[in-house]
Amino acid sequence: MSTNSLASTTRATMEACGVTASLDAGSLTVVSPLTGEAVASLATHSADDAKAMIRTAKQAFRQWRLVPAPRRGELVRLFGEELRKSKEDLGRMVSIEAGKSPSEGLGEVQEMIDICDFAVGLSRQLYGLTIATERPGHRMMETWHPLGVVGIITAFNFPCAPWAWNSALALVCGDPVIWKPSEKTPLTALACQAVLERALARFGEDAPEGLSQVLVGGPELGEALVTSEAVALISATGSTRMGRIVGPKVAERFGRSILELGGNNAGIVCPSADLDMTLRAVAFGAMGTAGQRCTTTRRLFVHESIYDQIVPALKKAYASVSVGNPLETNALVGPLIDKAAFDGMVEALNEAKEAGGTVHGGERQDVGPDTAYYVKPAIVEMPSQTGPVTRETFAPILYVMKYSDFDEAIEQHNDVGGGLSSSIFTTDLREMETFLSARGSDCGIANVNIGTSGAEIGGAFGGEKETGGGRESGSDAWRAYMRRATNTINYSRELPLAQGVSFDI
Ligand code: UN1
Repeated sequence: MSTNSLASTTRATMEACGVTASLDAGSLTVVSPLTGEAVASLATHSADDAKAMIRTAKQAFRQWRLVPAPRRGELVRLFGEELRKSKEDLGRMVSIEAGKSPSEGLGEVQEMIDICDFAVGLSRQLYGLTIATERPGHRMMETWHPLGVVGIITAFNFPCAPWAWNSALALVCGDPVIWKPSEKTPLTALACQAVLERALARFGEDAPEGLSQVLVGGPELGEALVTSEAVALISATGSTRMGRIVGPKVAERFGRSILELGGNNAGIVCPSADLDMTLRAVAFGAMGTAGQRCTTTRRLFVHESIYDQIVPALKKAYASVSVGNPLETNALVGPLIDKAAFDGMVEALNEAKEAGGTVHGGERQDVGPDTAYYVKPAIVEMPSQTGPVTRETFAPILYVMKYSDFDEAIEQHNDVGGGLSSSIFTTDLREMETFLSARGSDCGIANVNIGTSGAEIGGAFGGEKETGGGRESGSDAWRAYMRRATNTINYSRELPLAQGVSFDI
């Protein structure tokens, strides 16, 4: 596919999604990592535009919070229907902008559909408790109310699913959303917004103007959301570096935040592991999405008794994996997002060598134009957990280390900043339960006999420590998008005070 045809595929796909904005009008050049060439240029918003959007959203909140939650769920149900209709087109946009394989692009859209289904059910389950009171003739309960405007900041590697996790929940919870996507992937955002607008048109008048808005442009737009007192909740996905800026700014104004930041995810491969299954799980976890998932497997602790079985098998799988443009070939591993990502990978591999590591793979692949960055995924055998192993490098590098003592492996596993996802590969009940126990993995996601990536909707998604502590999408994550009121009602003719206090006037 030549550049021109990639640009024209982009145009046709955007049009099919219903995007009417000009793709030639502006100063933001959108580059596809598949070829490294421009596919569109978009007009950008200013910080003043962001402020105006926040004002509109605030107005929308006044109306939307009064629409009954199951009716709000109807909007999300229609959105899920529209997503199903546009699944192929949105999946293609994810591939064009983020470089994912068609299967992974479609998988990301499926995550959006799944969260819509989840949120529709939730719209009839925004439950509060009834609590026993110590006072006779009283009743105590809690009520959940809409919170306010939600600002959503997302990263290039998942250009749409994290927005959907947040907006599907926010919308059923009664909150308008403003989305600031990565500057690297604004087209997918505009396409998603157009699909949501089709659902809004079908939904009718209950939906106020400005219920969902998109900001296209640079960090000043994120800054406008983060510092605005009118934005009740900021949900930000991105690097730990970004989270260190966003978190304190939101906290300073007593706003709420959900932070989903970097991970340094690991697997522990125990002596009793099913080796074939482990190999497949690690291959997808470490090489899938070219190592550019926040949940990517970056470290592997392998028991010394099976090290000489699993590591050669892994090296073989790595050597044979197909790298290339996944829209043109059947390649499983697509490109890195840009040159900076490639430079970061080279730097990490050099540091690993200096720290005594043996690198297999990692070379740039000549499978696209010079402006695209395709690499052979790398396995690095490390003598210990030092140097670049302790940080997240957003590239397909798997650091492999040998262990002899299980407890020591858990210590090492937890001895990094990130706390997102983790896996154990074992058929030993004691090892498995220990890994899942209070002295086991300290991550928000701890898996057994599956890889670290590819979480499904339904479970809460997020992690601890430098991952930021936020939880999104499943379980009771909805509570972050609502405010809780505790109500005590006196239906008696007396006024007993709590704690037996008397105050007779
Ligand atoms: C991310 O990389 O920011 O668990 C999200 C997974 C996907 C989500 C990843 N469901 O790998």
